Amino acid sequence: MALQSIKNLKEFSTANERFEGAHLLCPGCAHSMIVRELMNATDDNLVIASATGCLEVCTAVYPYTSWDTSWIHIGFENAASAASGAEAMYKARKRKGTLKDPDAPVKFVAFGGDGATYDIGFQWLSGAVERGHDFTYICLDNENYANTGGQRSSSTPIGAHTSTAQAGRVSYGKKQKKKDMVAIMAAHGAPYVAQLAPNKWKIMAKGFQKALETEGPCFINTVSACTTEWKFNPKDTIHITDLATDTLMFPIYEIINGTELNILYRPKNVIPVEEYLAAQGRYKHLFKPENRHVIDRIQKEINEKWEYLQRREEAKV
Ligand SMILES: Cc1ncc(C[n+]2csc(CCOP(=O)(O)OP(=O)(O)O)c2C)c(N)n1
Ligand code: SF4
Repeated sequence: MALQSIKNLKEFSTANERFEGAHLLCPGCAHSMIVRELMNATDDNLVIASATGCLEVCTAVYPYTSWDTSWIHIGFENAASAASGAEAMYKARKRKGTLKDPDAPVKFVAFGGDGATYDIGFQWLSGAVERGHDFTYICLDNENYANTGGQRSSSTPIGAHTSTAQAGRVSYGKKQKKKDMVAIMAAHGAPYVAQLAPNKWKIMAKGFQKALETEGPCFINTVSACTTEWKFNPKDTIHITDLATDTLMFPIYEIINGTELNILYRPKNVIPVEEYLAAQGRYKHLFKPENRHVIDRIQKEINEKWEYLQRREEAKV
């Protein structure tokens, strides 16, 4: 396994150029940061399956590609099947002795947006993890179906305005809570599951390395700020992501073998969630007096979840 040493940001950010800067993602899109953080964490050969979505559409406009790796574009729903199929074939060919370079380290990775992961690809992902394939699934969680116009997904948080969960006279936006995919994947007994964020780049790189090193199916949910649908200035991606991690809207933690939970980042000063919400147009309507209760509910649920994570960490169950 050729893990990159992680010293400082400058060195890390220029470590590897396997994902080219020339792509069509919106300026300020966090998807590309996350991909680069994965690729810079390792020198191993990567076989990447990308579900349809912003990442795929914006990085592989035929005849161009941003990917200097083996890369499979697969349907919106089955990146996990493609990665696990490639992994199974690789193992079979290794067994039969038909690989050109059987000792070269190869890692299998799937990328999907939250629409692909939490909703449409859910059963394919569940199946691949249950079968125990040796691959890492990375969800680029921008909390909406960005590529097709910002529809709500089961990852969209309560209170967010989306094109299919609109805020207005009779509604405060999405009514249902965000699905807890990290808990669901941990419940599959996956050996390594984590929630990470690109602003905490060292933690993210180490999490990716752990997932790549761990034999068996690993799942990582990464918060991916979407300037277009979250409605913030493209220059503020990292600021918004700092607010996401420091309000604990996106707590950073890992779960090993479905039980051992470790919190990987504890903000020195926890910021009230209002600041995170106020920085994004998709939550603008929550600041009307009649919607104040939604902000209070979001804050209450954050506090409860943080308490729960800390207790689980202590109890190691
Ligand atoms: C089975 C199927 N249904 C719908 C679509 C249309 N479609 C393409 S991308 C996409 C949304 C992708 O959303 P997400 O996975 O969250 O990724 P994002 O674009 O937000 O990164 C949809 C609905 C499709 N390609 N295949
Ligand atoms: S719409 Fe959002 S996720 Fe898609 S490329 Fe733009 S910023 Fe990225």
